[in-house]
Amino acid sequence: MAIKINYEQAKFLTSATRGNQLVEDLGAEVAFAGRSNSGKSSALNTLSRQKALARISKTPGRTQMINFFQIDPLHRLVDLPGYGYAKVPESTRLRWRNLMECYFEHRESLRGILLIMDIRHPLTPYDWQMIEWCQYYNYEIHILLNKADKFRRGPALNILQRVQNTIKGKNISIQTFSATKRKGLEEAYEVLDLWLIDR
Ligand SMILES: Nc1nc2c(ncn2[C@@H]2O[C@H](COP(=O)(O)OP(=O)(O)OP(=O)(O)O)[C@@H](O)[C@H]2O)c(=O)[nH]1
Ligand SMILES: [Mg+2]
Repeated sequence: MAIKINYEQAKFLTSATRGNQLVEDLGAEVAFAGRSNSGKSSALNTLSRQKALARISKTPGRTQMINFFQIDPLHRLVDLPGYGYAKVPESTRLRWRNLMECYFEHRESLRGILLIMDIRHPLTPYDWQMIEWCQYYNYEIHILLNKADKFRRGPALNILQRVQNTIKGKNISIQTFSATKRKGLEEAYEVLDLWLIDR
């Protein structure tokens, strides 16, 4: 398959900690969502073939802002703040929710959500909330079961199938992925291209 968009050209554009700091809603973008520590930033780096574009943290719950990366003037990748980290204070949780609501509420350019999950803990209650939220706003979802390198191929495919069965009928696509071992890139690019390129 020929990848049509030059993801490796992605450059940091800006961060938003408040709704009024979002990038102008033009062109097309894909957002990386998921629990803290699931590997959103790592997946973004791997897909853009850059080591340190998005900041990777050993401490979960660090990134509390929306980071925008520009591939070209019409295409963006967006790193969303993670959720589901127990030790985050209530005030942070509220701020997260406000910011996410501002972003999700009317985002014409948002073509789809890459929902990143740690394959060892797929579909937590927080993930279900995120799925419901995205579907309420009619955003497409593609799940990356990340950190697939933690399992051998057989067990990883078993989990994939189990999760696939659980989300059946919800119009969500899914694949295994490893940001660190760079596995599943082609499949992910295909979805990104499909979403980002105007047909
Ligand atoms: N084994 C393995 N580890 C991974 C993989 N992807 C990410 N990690 C590790 O998981 C940890 C969290 O990665 P991040 O990319 O910072 O996760 P995040 O979802 O952006 O986290 P927040 O920004 O805190 O929400 C880091 O220690 C990564 O090195 C993977 O595919 N395999
Ligand atoms: Mg991150």
